[in-house]
This record gives sequence, C-alpha cells and structure tokens, in this order.
Amino acid sequence: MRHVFLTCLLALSCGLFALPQASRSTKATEKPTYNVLFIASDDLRPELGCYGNQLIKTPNIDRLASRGVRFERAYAQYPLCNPSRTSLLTGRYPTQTGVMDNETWFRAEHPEFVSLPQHFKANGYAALRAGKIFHGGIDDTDAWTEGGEARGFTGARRPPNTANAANANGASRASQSDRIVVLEGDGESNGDYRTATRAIEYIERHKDRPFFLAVGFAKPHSPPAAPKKFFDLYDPAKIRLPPDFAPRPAAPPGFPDISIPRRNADLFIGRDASEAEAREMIRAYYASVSFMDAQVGRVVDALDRLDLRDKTVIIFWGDHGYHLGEKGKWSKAYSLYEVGARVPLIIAAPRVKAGVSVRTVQLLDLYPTLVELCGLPIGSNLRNTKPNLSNRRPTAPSYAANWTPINMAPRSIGMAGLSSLLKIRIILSSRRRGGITDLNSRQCSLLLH
Ligand SMILES: [Ca+2]
Repeated sequence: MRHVFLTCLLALSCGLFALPQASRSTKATEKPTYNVLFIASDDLRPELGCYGNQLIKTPNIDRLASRGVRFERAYAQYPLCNPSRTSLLTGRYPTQTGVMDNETWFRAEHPEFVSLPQHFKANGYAALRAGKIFHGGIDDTDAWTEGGEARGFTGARRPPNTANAANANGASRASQSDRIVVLEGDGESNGDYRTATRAIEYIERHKDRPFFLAVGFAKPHSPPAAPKKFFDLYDPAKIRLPPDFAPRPAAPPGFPDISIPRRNADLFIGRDASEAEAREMIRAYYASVSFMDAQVGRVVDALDRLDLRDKTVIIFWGDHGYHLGEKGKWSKAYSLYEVGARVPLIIAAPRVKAGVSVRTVQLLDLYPTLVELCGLPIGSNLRNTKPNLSNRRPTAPSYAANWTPINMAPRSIGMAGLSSLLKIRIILSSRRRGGITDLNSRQCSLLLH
C-alpha cells in the first residue's frame, strides 16, 4: 500500500484536492456545474491518428485529443471486459472487486459499493446510459436514471449456457466472431450508430440540467463491422504486420508460457492466421475504428451545436489493450503483454490545458478524477488519487497497473501484475469472501513488449 500512500501524498502536496467539495446545494457561484460525457470504445487499443498511427483515419477522436489531455501511458487494470470495466466503474482493483471473468456481478458480493453513475445520480445528475458501459447483461441497472439494462440473471454469476448463444458453443462463436461485416449505408442498422443517436437524443433532452452521459460503443470488438466507405480507406497491401507476427499464439523464447494463452479468443479461434488473412483482419479492425470514430463525432458535434462544450468534461477511453497478431495472438484475453494492457485515454475538460501526458496512469483513477473535476464529494472508502492532468511529475512513483489470472483453483489463484515499469509481479493469493489476500509475491525483471 506504500505506493498508494505516496501517490496520495504527492497529490495532496501539489494541492490537487484543494478544490471545494461543492454539493448541489451550495451556492451556484462557487463552481460551475459540469456535465460529463463518458465515452467508451470496446476492445480499442491506442490505434488512432493522435497516437501516431499514420495510416488510420480517426479525425473526430484526433480533434478531441487536440482539445484535451492525451495520456500516452494509460493502462487498464485487466485485459478482459468485465473485470476492467467493473474496476473502473467501482474505483477498485480487480483483487478488491473479485471480478476476474465475464460472468460475475460485483454487487452480489459488494452491495455497499457505489458505482460511478450511481454516485453522480446520488448527487443530482441525470445518469444516462447508451450502449455498453458495464459488461453486457451485467448492468448496474439501478445506477442509471435512464437506460439501465435488466440483468439476465440473479445471483453472483451468470449461470452456464445462459450467456449469449454464440458463447455457449465454441464453433458457433468462432464462425460468428471471425466474420467481417460490411454494413449498408452509413451503418444505421448497427448498434453503435443507434447508440450515438440515442446519446444525441439524451443531450438534447437534458441540455438544461446536469447530466452524466455514458456512451459505450461496441466497435472495434469482433466481429469487425463498418460501412464499405470505411473499408475503402485502407489498402491491405499497405498494412504492415507486427515484427513479431506468428500464425498462432506462442510466448517468445525466455518468456513464461503463462504469459500468453495458446488459444485465441474472438479472432482466429482455434486456427492459424496466414499473413494475407492477418492483413485483411487488421484492415477490418481499422475500418471498425473509423466507423466508431464517426459515431464519436456525431455525439461531440451535438454538444457543440447546443453550446455545451464549455460546461462538459469529456472522457474517451478503451477498456483494455488488444493484440493484432503480435506473438501470434489476436484480441485480449489474459495477455500479459503491454499491447494487451495499454489503452487510449483522453480527457478534455473546461479549464484544463490541452497537451500530452507521459505519466503512467491507470483506468482505476478515472472515478476520483471525474468526481473531483465535477466538485462532488469523494466516496468515503474510495481511493483518493487521480491521473495527473498537467503532465507534471512524469516520473512520479506509480503502481501495478494490470492484473491477470494465471492459474485458477478452488481456493487459490495465481495473479500476475504488470507494473508501471513493465515488470511482472507474480502473486500467489488465496480466495476469500469479499476479496483476495496476498500470500506471497515476487517481482520478475521481465520486460514484455
Ligand atoms: Ca472489451
């Protein structure tokens, strides 16, 4: 815990928490009331123009980055949707939430947790949901004033065979997930287009009261999908494969086998990828990203049109990293490599100077960051730290940024943490109700790139 203490201390010494903890009942003149536009993209690694990719077309996110702070070294807590999102949305490490798969609902074990939208709702905001924010079918339904999705089950875990039908059958999943989808028109039939439309409708309807609007785009999660015009932006012949491309997943010599699962998830499941197929899949990923970027543009343009930009904190984030053939791996699940953990993160807020931060930050810090930017009280049991928006102290002490299970057993779990120094910390822990207790840990001097 020393690192957490140090971080808090540094933050306090820098006066980061000097802002008044204004409640909605305090005088309106003390601090403006900001809206929040909280935009997530599912399975997006920092494959964007503003992150240095000169081939991909992402003009809307690039424009947002030019107006805000782009975090060069941002990491998810866990390379899988539900654990990462639950961590961010509760402000707690996966070892504290106990959620390390895509089937567990955090609130069954932790009814006392106050989720991020719930906190804004409790402080007078309209908490609005469009698209995927919590993991599919495991929403924190009552946290929202509008848009909450009924959970598909009761209890702590989704029962076997009630996940979506494609997941229940490996062969079916592979054939569904691997296909490349070309959408008609502007993609109006796709869920992401409809999510943007719904978000715009929320903004128009709630423009005169404080809102926390969470907009979760599903792309570029598999299956890759976009209208034809976005595929036409990319010539497969110009797409370069990663230098460590391989037809199937394998840990490089000298690296632990557990650092990479032997079977891919989402793409190229149980089959090899040829170089030509890999280029086509990367092209489809790029097209999906450009399609998602267009939806981000529609939503942000609505803010500008209604003159809400100066009253709104905008966050854009991806929920974990992603392999596009690096080390033969595709997608994210249980990767222990930086490419599986690093995420795009952009924060554009009123009165925050635009720039690039090279400090190592983690998605876990978004909850307290947003709470502070909006002048809300911090939860009594929440970690009180945040990404440094000003790019000061880029070498300040940081902490383990990513965790992944390496061995599951009924009463024990092996975890590996990817630290800010990109070293692996192996931890052997025991499962207990309400959390996981470290039994032993050691740090390996392995650099995983
Ligand atoms: Ca995801």
